[in-house]
Amino acid sequence: MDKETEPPESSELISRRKFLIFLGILFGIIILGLSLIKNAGVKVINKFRIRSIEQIPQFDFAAWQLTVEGLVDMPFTLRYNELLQLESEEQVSDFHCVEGWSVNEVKWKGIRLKTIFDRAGLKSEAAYVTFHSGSGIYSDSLSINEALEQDVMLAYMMDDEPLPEEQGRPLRLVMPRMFGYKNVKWVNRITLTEEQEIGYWERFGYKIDGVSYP
Ligand SMILES: Nc1nc2c(c(=O)[nH]1)N[C@H]1C(S)=C(S)[C@@H](COP(=O)(O)O)O[C@H]1N2
Ligand SMILES: [Mo]
Repeated sequence: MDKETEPPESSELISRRKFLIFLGILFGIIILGLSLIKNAGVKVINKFRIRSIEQIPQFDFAAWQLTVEGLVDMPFTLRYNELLQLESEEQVSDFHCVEGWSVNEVKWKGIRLKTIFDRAGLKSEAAYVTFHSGSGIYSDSLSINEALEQDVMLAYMMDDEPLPEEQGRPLRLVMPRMFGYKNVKWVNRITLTEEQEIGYWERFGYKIDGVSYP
């Protein structure tokens, strides 16, 4: 046998295999590390990544109130136990954040906007509705027609449990057709307006229609 066709030394083979295994492990560690960095500090509840620009507003069962005001004939406030007595509905809908993550088939229970609007009596000039977080910092708005679309509700239950505090306890807007930022958490004030009010994230470039990309 001449030198060219001689099989490689077996020790050389092993070291090449070891090297490949080493490379595989190294890449594995790098990818794991990158995904840990990307998800660091992201809290996940009910498969939702918790997204809040503000501190969780305190929920005091006895003191909490929902206020409905603006261009309505009969502004009103409701306590939490009165809210639970309003006609309620359940739905299962998907949730999409503009960042690209989704949660499929979330079960919600809550109140349709029609129930709120009927009780308040909308003035003829009322064309938009703004949902305010109890923090006073976050809000977003819909047209009346959007608010009356099917699958839109003010939810107080999620997957058969009261809303977790990180996810809006006691009340959040659910608007499945639009991105997450329209789904205001900790809603405690609803105002009816003639012009559409710009929501929190819309001041930073997200679209007021809740469906198109910046
Ligand atoms: N009050 C309030 N509501 C909010 C937000 C917020 O920062 N504050 N973030 C919005 C965004 S961008 C998303 S994606 C969803 C996230 O809901 P989650 O925290 O239950 O996952 O809440 C929306 N509602
Ligand atoms: Mo979001």
